[in-house]
Amino acid sequence: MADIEKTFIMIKPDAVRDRKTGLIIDRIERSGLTIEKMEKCELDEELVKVHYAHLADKPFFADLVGFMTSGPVVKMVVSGLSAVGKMRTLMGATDPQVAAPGTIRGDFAVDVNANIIHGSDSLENAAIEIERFFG
Ligand code: DAT
Ligand code: MG
Repeated sequence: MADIEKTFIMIKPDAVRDRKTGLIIDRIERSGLTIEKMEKCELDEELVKVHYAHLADKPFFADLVGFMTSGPVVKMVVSGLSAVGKMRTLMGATDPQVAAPGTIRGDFAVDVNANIIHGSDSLENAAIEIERFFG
């Protein structure tokens, strides 16, 4: 049986700037998941560097940190049956060029540098990220 899970979701600065927040929230709620917490905020560079520490050696890391601090984000805790995997499926592939039509990234994003939404990739990381951003 699927378990009720909590996952950490963040609508990135490109989507907030382009007024896509409502469209993305609609997708999440239509899928049957529940928004438990939600807040619009700006991220400190240090927090972004910790959040993306697994990518610190990549050539795009500085651009990624710059992008994530370029404007407000909307951060959320989303709950429901298999919420972690369900959100990853709803989001689509990291690179919007290969994300399937019907997914959030497939429909709303064009560039891997600005791919609209973050969602935790495991239950373990979801707990860490919820504590990091809401703790
Ligand atoms: P995801 O966001 O699907 O969990 P990730 O954790 O591997 O993917 O990467 C985090 C973010 O870093 C991703 O959403 C966008 C950026 N990124 C990943 N790969 C990239 C690449 N090849 N070029 C530019 N940005 C990239
Ligand atoms: Mg990731």
